[in-house]
Amino acid sequence: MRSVERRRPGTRRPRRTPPKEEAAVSDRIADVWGTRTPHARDTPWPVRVDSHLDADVAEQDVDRWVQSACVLCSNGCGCDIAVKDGRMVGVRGRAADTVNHGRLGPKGLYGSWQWSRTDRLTRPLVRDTDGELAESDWDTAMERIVTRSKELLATDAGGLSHAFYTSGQLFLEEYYTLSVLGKAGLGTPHMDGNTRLCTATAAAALKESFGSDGQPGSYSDIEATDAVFLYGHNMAETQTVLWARVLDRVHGPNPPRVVAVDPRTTKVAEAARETGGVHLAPLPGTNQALMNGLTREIVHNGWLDEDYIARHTLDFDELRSTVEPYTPEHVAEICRVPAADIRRAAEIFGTSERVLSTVLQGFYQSHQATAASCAVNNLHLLRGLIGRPGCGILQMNGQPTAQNTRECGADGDLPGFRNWNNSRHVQELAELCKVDPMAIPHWAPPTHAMQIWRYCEQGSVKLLWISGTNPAVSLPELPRVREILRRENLFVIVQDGFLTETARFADVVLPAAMWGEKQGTFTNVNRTVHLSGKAVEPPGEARADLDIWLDYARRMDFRNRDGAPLVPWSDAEGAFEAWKECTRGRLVDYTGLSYEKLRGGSGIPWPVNEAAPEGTDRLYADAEFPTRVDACETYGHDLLTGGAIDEQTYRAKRAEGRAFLKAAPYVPPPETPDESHPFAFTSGRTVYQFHTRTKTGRSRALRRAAPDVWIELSRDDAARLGVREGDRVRVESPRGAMEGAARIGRGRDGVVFAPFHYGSWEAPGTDGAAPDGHPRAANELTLTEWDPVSKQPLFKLGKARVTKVADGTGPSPGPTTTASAPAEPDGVPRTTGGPGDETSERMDAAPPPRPPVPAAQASSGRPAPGTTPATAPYRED
Ligand SMILES: Nc1nc2c(c(=O)[nH]1)N[C@H]1C(S)=C(S)[C@@H](COP(=O)(O)OP(=O)(O)OC[C@H]3O[C@@H](n4cnc5c(=O)[nH]c(N)nc54)[C@H](O)[C@@H]3O)O[C@H]1N2
Ligand SMILES: Nc1nc2c(c(=O)[nH]1)N[C@H]1C(S)=C(S)[C@@H](COP(=O)(O)OP(=O)(O)OC[C@H]3O[C@@H](n4cnc5c(=O)[nH]c(N)nc54)[C@H](O)[C@@H]3O)O[C@H]1N2
Ligand code: SF4
Ligand SMILES: [Mo]
Repeated sequence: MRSVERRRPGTRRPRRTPPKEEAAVSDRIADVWGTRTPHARDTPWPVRVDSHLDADVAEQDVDRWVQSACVLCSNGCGCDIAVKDGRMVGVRGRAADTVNHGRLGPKGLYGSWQWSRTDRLTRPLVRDTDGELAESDWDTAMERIVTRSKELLATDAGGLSHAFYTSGQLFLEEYYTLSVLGKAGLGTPHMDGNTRLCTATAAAALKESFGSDGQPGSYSDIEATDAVFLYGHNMAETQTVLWARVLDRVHGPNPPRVVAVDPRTTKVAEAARETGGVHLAPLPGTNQALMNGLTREIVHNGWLDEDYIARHTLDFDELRSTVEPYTPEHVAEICRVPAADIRRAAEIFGTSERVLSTVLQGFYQSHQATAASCAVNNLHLLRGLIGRPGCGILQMNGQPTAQNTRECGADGDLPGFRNWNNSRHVQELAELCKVDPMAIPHWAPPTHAMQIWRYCEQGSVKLLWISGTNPAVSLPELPRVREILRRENLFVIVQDGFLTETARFADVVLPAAMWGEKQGTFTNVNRTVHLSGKAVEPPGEARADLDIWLDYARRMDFRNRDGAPLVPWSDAEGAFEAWKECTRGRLVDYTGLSYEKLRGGSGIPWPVNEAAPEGTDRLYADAEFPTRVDACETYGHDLLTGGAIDEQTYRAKRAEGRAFLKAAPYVPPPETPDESHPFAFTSGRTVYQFHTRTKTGRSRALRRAAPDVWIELSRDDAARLGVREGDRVRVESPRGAMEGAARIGRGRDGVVFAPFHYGSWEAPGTDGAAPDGHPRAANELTLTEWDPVSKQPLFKLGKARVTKVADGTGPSPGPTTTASAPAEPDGVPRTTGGPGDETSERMDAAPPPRPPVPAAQASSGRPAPGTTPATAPYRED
């Protein structure tokens, strides 16, 4: 094996670590990741407890602390909610939690409760005879829904007239209840989440490679790894606490190298440079070419674990021949990245003892999403880097509870990672619900969200129930979405805590209780389950989503085959107990968990059962994958066309617990820049805002930090267009336009980037415009196209033209602390917090939490066959 030069991250010096127990005060708007706590490989990640309280509340004034976890991203940081006088007044990270060891990021600190006392929905709203939304009461609103529902069920279309578009932000108990009433009660296959826009590709890639959804890796792999590859993942802004965990290795002895695959110069890309790794900045829409190039290099250089490939994988020859044409030079031409960088990245992957990979929207929301994400799985399989410390794959989630949407089948799957195409799996569900198997729709795959919206457009779906998502800002091609929501013959129900852009189109608006106002569980990226307590009463008459759906099931009088209520539980814990039964014997096994067990201490990663009573840190230590015909969640697809593989063909492959090396050639994206629209348009996030800002936009600190949209251009592109920092520019695609102040940024030429957070709730009735009237929602521009396997829309792709509208009056509002930093910092004020935004960081003497053992070791007590034992096993006590 060739060795690669290791360079200490030179340019940046770690900040002083305060002595234990000393609380430092910091501005976590300016200092996003907080104080470094550097440490060496195979040593525990130190504890640092972050907390923030309302300015007028001191820690000793807090009446009580209620255990929870943050719901502002998929990281799932354990926290306690501070309650005073019946109100939420602050949060504190949980030192004992395996996820965050006490830390919280800016959204958690400044955005988790601040919204709770603002303009919340407190009563149901019903559209009156004048067409206006008017305040109403629960009986009237629910009866309006139930009457319409019953009318539609009595037509020939039956349950097919109903569709549900839900969330990745509700609780497990809510999804499971919705899933049961939708599938076994109404018999509709039209149920999906905004998770389709988010992590459908994570699920698809895991299913295609390993047979089932379920995260193989663990966050604790960061402590043990030698190289971190981030594919289309701006972790520094989107899972800030996980990034702090990486930084603490990067600033310690024997740091891992970082490799970033992203067209923008994110903080991740900067870390790649500083650690002697590589920043690959492919043109949007070329990820699969790049992955084929990396794979070819790994194969050609013999960086392979041939024994692992032979024993635990299928289809190596097909993969090898598919990637053969992708020489570094050929790939360099397609992706416009230097061939030497491709070689170097492959060498780091091929020669590091342990590699951790993470994948997110730069891959999932782009062209050939599932193929490119499976290619990451392939690289790990080729080197046998899976199922042991430091060798994780994190096919990331984005939303805090997206994992549960998928597990519970509220997203276009069947509950418990069951295969809709396996009659025994359907039979199991029918038994659990005590209904006839034919009551559960399984004649075709469950309908994905993009198709649900198409059915609404065509008119076959006549009742659309939207919960916990704001599609009038977040779906692609907003002019089309608004037209659908306005349709006369579509009855729209919106269940939310706020009168969102979407709620304004509804026939009935149901006021929902949100985080801290209801009890339930949820599961983060690395399978860790947290219990979130009810800290305060919901405002006015707002109700938990669970209670709303239980009420609907009661009013509809859904019954099982014995004539008893179909949904027999009446509270969150009852739903959780029912869910446990649904998971018995599945990979996603919750049977060893209970609310009681989740109280105190740390969140616990599934599977939790008799074999692993304290949970499971990482999967597949025994290299036994759930690909057997009777276990798998899917029979798989052709990655290029999305064509489904049938049971016979799958059976003939005799996977028998081996993983699939799935291959696909690169094909060009459906839309590429041309003369009239010369730019590639892509969109994403800033650290300070969450999605459509219903929570973060109501936090003073976060609103100040990122108040309005900006449009990022490279320095050379801006010069060509005659655009200076802060000038107003217009970006147009064949579908629509947005305007904003230009940020002369550090991205690659030919690419224009805009955050997608900014809709129009501050300016009702303006269809995607800002209070001053300019259109500013990125999704005015995006296209209605999706990946053939995961059906995830291609938000990161499309062509656009950029024109200058007016001279600016000052710098753009793009934050200066992260990827949106200006190329020329002079004259642009730094993004900082204001008075009252101080946060406390306490270096705690408490020992760091200890992760559970991997599955195979939990059951057999020995390392998995065919894997190299770690030289220094990671211990946290
Ligand atoms: N602050 C904050 N954090 C969040 C969220 C939030 O709204 N705000 N949302 C949460 C959710 S639901 C999600 S899904 C995650 C998303 O987390 P990320 O995926 O990290 O976030 P994005 O900014 O959408 O996209 C990541 C990167 O993809 C890059 N990219 C664009 N096009 C391409 C391409 O063609 N190829 C490659 N390789 N990269 C490309 C962009 O430049 C961007 O930096 O964040 C979660 N965390
Ligand atoms: N152009 C572009 N578009 C994108 C993306 C992109 O990168 N670029 N990313 C996509 C991704 S990954 C995602 S995840 C989506 C996110 O898109 P959305 O899901 O539309 O965004 P949110 O603003 O998080 O909407 C969640 C809604 O749920 C409400 N809510 C919060 N908690 C509760 C609760 O407990 N109960 C109920 N009933 N409601 C609640 C909030 O008030 C909010 O209105 O956007 C997608 N759209
Ligand atoms: S990293 Fe995610 S889960 Fe943790 S505090 Fe930040 S937003 Fe919340
Ligand atoms: Mo997402």
